Amino acid sequence: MDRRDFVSSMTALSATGLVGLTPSRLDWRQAPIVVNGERLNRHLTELSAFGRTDTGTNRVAYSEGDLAGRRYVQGLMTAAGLDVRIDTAGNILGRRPGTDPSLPTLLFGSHIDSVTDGGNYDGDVGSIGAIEVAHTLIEREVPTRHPLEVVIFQNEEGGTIGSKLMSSGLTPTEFDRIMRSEITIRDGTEIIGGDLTRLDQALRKRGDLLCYLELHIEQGGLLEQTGIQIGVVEGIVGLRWFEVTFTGFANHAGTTPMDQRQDAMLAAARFTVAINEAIRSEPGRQVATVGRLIAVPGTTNVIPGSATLTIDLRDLSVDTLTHFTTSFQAIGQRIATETDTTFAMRPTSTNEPAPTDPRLRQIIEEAAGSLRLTSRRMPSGAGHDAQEIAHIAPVGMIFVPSVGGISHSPNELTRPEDATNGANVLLQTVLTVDRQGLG
Ligand code: HGY
Ligand code: MN
Ligand code: MN
Repeated sequence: MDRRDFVSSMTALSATGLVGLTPSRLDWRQAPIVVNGERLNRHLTELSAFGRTDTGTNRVAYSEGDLAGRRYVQGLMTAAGLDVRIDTAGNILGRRPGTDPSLPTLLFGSHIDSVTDGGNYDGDVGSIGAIEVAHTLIEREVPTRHPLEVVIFQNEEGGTIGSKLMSSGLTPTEFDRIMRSEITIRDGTEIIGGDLTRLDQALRKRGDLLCYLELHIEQGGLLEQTGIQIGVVEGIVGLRWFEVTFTGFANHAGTTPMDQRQDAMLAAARFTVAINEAIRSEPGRQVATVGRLIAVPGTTNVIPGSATLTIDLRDLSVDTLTHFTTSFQAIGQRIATETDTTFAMRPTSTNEPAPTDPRLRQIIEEAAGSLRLTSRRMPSGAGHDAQEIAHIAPVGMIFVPSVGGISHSPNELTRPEDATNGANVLLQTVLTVDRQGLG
């Protein structure tokens, strides 16, 4: 880096709101290359237009908003100078060759699909941040030894589908699962340009990737509460999703005596309370949520004949997940007997807990330090594509603060300077891993 580059780096850096990094306080020969924070945050704002509704961002996988958002990021990737394609799994990939074609690919990215009524930072910061890192390296003509690939995984919120497909974690029996857009994974993947009949072409195996790096918002409040700028993720929780159905008997709400009912809704309500009590009654960080409950026929004057609910169960330990799965089944059976209903509990999605790579944790920590950013190690309570790629490659994750710890909500917010800080840590991590390898 010459002095002119240094000054322009510092100008870009000060535009990001990073404090303490001024030319007078740093030797210009040691100044790190930095991303363009203004461009990064402008692109984040532009992406937020796709799928925007009165109730939040609705860019659920395979919806019109998702398709439009995907077109937008493909345009950004092409403009950045990446060679863009969609793999047969429906993931968007942007490649830049390395100077040594024999070396494995360094993959980094995130997702741009949202939950129903979500916000504009979950997945988006890591996706736009990854594109910005590649853009910076290309425009500054900084070569890397390894090929770089930016990935925007498809359908993260429906169960980390794109990353599961890439790492052979999804069986064909699951391809017909219906997503929130009312479209199956199979049809949705085709709509976005993939083709599951040729999935073998999208599969990566161990050794293909040097590593996978993901920048993401924390989605909790720890960084903000402790005033720390960067989270170094130690591991990602495992997750079990279930669909539970209680079946009773639909009957007249006025003529059926209270002691002669087979009320499926009552059973589902009691079950919801009982599993909440069970999960809270034991020490640990395990969490369980009933996020959806549908009664049929769903009419004011009919006792519900069936009620279906979802469970989201998470913890870092497989043993804990197994323990509570068994416990929830026993609770369901007991409540079914007590309410004269039947109970069925069916798994719909599984993510194993995934530790991040210790070498990558250290490199991320050092990258933050080199930028004069404070950091701490922490677990991730949210699921991420990184936990699927961990089956085939070392993974590392960088967290940036979420204001108020709010996420999966239209009120989600990550401040522009934090998004820029995260992208700069990602950039330094990419450069260090490229230079040192992980051997
Ligand atoms: O649900 C999750 O943890 C993630 O945000 N998909
Ligand atoms: Mn999410
Ligand atoms: Mn996410």
